[in-house]
Amino acid sequence: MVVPRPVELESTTDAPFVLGPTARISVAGAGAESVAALLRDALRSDCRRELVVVIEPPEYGDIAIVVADHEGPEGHREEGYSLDVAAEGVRIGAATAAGAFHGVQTLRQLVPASCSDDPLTIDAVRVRDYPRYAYRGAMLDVARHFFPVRDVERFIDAIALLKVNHLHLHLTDDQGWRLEILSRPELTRIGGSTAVGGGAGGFYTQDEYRGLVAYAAERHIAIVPEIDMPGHTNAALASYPELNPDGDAPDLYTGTTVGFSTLLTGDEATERFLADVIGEVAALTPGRLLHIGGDECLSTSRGDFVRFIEHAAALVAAAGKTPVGWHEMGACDALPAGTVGQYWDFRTPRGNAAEDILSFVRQGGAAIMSPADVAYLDIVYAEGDAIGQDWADGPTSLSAALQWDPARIVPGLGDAHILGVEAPLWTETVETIEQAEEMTFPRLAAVAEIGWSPAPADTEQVEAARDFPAFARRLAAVAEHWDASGTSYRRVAEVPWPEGARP
Ligand code: IFG
Repeated sequence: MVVPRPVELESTTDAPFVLGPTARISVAGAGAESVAALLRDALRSDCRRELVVVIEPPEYGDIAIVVADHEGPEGHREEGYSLDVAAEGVRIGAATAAGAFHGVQTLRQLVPASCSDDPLTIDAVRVRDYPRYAYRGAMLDVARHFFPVRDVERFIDAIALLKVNHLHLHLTDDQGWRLEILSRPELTRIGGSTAVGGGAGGFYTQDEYRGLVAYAAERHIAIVPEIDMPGHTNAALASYPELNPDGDAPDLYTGTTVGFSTLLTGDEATERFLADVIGEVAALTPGRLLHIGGDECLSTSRGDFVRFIEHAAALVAAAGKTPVGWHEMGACDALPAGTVGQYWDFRTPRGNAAEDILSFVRQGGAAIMSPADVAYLDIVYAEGDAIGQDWADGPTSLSAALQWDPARIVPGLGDAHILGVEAPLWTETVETIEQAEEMTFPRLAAVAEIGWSPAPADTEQVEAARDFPAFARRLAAVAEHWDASGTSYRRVAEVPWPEGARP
């Protein structure tokens, strides 16, 4: 009963594991201790068990976490793991700490919800598991509405349980600039001062942002910062008059239309601005990927757009990062090698979307798939919902969020060119972390399963391959963790949620 479904999980005839009062978490290998500390914290919050972590061989009844070259499934070093549960103990083996961390998430989900009972028992099982895609992402738009550090940490805790390993933060937009840039203090002093609806905005100081990056990294999640440009830039234009064509800064914007703003192409002040911003964001990003947006530049001529993006992407590459952009950036044919495109059109591509995303592949890059009609978490679950938007070809039910496949969207775009999947949460209508969680869970669990679990066979219909009723039953078990951790989620009708669940 695990989400995402593991590659191999089989019950064995061994006697169950009983978590006794003297059980310890035994660790060996690089990074195992920090993974064990997170397991210890999880067992404390999930079921009020206090275990000590010891750096010594396991004894009968211990939980062992071993990180070593030969551990984990053959050929899946990066994130694969093995998990064996039997009377003599629990053993997680992996070639990396990330793999061991994913093994811990599976173990957490195997601990029965009634784990507060004594004694806590886990049925004997053998798991061999690894992800289909290297990139399983969630995106939080902190620009339309701002979410303080504690909310983002809470969001990180929740996505980690689903083996999501990237958090894309949409840090800037027309309504807000949310990351302190030391050389450009007005971006947050002015640009960070409000939000959609005119409420108080907010921003992350560089120290707070470094703290978030570290918090995520401890949970083997890489943060992907997005500085959206040249469109979606009213907050920056309102903060620095010299960025505007006539030197007049526009008012701060608190509405929700898109496409009206643009930075200038080939403009001296804008070039200096880009160098300052990209330099500081790259320095704050230990990860490989730096997102520069490029979506909905309806006020930028095509020629200016192409020149702007190729210049900005070159600055990102010069700073040692790999640029990422929404699929419209595929209009450029001189992108730095390896630039990644994020597809956000529908399961059936419209307009130029297919050729735009293939353009990244032609330039040596890859695709992250976020089809808006099934993977956008800000789309309503059902007609008439108070929160959410409904521009993406109708509501997105949980089964719609599950029953698609990234390699069956763009002809010619197969797994070899797909980095993975991401579910964006745009926050025009989402103001609190509880609302954000309710839009995100359970649908992110569906996208996480698509990103991790084995692909449907070519001959299989996606709907049948994804077996929604079985997924729904596994999801009901995960919900017991959401109840234990106080994570909000939408109790969609199609899932047999646990009785004790909070209303
Ligand atoms: N499109 C815009 C977002 C947001 C979204 C809401 C992208 C790449 C619609 N751009 O999605 O800023 O407004 O669903």
